[in-house]
Amino acid sequence: EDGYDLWLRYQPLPPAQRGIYAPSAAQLVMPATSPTLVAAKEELLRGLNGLLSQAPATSERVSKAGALLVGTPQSNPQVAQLDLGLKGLTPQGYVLRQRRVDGHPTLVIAANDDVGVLYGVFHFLRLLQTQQPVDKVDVSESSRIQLRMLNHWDNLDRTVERGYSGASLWDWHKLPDYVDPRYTDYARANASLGINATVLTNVNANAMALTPTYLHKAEALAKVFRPYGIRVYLTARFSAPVEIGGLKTADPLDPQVQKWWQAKAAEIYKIIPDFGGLLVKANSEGQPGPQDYGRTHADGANMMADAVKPFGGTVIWRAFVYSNEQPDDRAKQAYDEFVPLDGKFRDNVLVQVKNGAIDFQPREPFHPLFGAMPKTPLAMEFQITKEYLGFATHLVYLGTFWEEVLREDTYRPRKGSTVAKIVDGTVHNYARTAIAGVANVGVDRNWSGSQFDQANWYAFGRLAWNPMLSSKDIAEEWLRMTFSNDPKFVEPALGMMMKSHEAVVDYMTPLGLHHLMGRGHHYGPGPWVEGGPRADWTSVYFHRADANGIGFDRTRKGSDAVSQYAPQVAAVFNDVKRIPEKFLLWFHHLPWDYRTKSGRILWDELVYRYTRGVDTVREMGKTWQSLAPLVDSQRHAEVAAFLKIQEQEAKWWRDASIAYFQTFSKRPLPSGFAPPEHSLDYYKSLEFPYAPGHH
Ligand code: BDP
Repeated sequence: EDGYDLWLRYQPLPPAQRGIYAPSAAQLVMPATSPTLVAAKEELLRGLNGLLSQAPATSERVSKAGALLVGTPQSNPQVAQLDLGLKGLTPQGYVLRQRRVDGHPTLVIAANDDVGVLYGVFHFLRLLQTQQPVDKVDVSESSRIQLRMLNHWDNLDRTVERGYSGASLWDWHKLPDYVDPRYTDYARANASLGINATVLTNVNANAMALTPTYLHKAEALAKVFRPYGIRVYLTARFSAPVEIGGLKTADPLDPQVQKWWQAKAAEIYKIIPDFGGLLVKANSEGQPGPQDYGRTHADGANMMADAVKPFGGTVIWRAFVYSNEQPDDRAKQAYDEFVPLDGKFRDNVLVQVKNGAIDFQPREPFHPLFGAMPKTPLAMEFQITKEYLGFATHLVYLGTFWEEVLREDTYRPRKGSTVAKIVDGTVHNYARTAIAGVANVGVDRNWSGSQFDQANWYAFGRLAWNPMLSSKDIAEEWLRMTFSNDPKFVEPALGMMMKSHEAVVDYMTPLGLHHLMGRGHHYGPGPWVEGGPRADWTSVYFHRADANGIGFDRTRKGSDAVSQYAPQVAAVFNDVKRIPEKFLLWFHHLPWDYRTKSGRILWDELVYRYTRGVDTVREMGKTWQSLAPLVDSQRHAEVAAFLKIQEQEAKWWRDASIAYFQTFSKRPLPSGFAPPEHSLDYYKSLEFPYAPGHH
């Protein structure tokens, strides 16, 4: 096994378990009246053939005990006759119910729409894969988040920005004439999680993606994805009217520019009638945008929104903006630019906000925009690809981190307004809701660059469907489907996953430190990075270490970034006594001998945490070794090798960071802690011109 089958392996269940399920899958009543229902039926049969080593006999009507009755009230007359509680479902929601149909005990999988049926089928297969009982099943599932999307940072030359799993899946050169069967497996994997949208191209956009040649390539992908309920989006380069339209300006208030985008939208929708819309990165990291013409983000977004509106299209405008001109604190810029625009966006615009205010750091406090724009639907943007978390080789389960962010309380407008409830529209009654994950898939056989990185794709999808799910339950589900149901495997492996995020935070950026990685490629430690074109692209800007101490003062006495949060939150972050230690140096500059909660002084606590991170990884390696008899050898060997790399790199992070910060703290390591293996100069001299993911 090389990991290609993801969590959809459908390996035969143990005979005893098959014996339990077989009577519940004795007959299949599932008219497949649409491409989506055909896909659902194929999946169901594929799953049952694999898991139970037999497929049910298909029938027109339920005629014996243990039937599976599947469909919508439109597709399946016997579904229409039952009272299944379909009314309360949101679009693409579904139910799984046990009912008597013509006197026969029957398991019903039903929805109002075909995609819901497909999702219900995947849910049913998941129950079998994880060996849950189905005889009393009574499930009603609706997602509160309408748009659950992957953002691919894929370039037209098939390089992937911050991609660590090989080239882009999209073989633009051969499209549209050659349609790789792998696109279907990609769609199946996403549909199994409820992901219903995919942005094919990089946010650092190439206008060429909007030319007819490329639109026809995207059309071919859209055709594959459509039955699986996945809509295609593209990124739009703001200056496209100049670059591919021959105009002199891209000013959003210029009527010619407006006309150009309107015509472009009409052209796109002629080729891809169910095209989702445009994702835009503007006036950020050198990308063109409305501010180049003295206009606002709202002017830019609205101009594009008007263009796609007649076709039902959406514009997703990113709030990841910062510039060198921001005088005191990069963390503050997005809030300052976007909050004044609340209420000024068209109703088909969403503003997409990264989970934190800096940039997908190993850990960040939630972005202060969440809760601060009641009139503008805010979409969450998580990064699945591990740009700042060890690339593909480090085993880091991100579910726990995302859960942490989603459950933070914004206190806007009142207690209990968690980030999840902002994003899912509960708090502000958003008419549109969305969540995006920056994809980690490429052409590697295992899709995600490592076996365990598949778990992050999986966890993103599950949380996108329901942000209230527990990351632990998700991890367990994934392990059972991907590896084994054997508790002797599941328990230790789950333990590894659950502590893995804390470990990477420890060995890279403990106690709220952030942005300390190598310049440009972001591989390995670079706390010494300074100089260059922009202060906010250096490490020293963020850690501010000096003889007195370390940390970025964002309190009221410092940059005052704390005041962008609700007063209740700001009061906690501002107060060194009340702030959770995990955010300590994010908000406070503290002396090296500051007393932390453990009783250790700050310097000792840093050394302690760096070391603890390395130790945890070493333990994970040992645990994994002990699981060898329970995992197929190919995947076991890959994970084992990667854990070795992770251990070496964790130690590298620890040693380089300690060597560097010691030049400021001027203190010895606490007793019992090994000194860095090499000199600081050695670590500084390392160069990685070909590190992956950076172009
Ligand atoms: C940063 C990445 C950069 C992206 C940028 C973004 O380093 O490659 O283009 O985010 O999200 O984290 O736009």
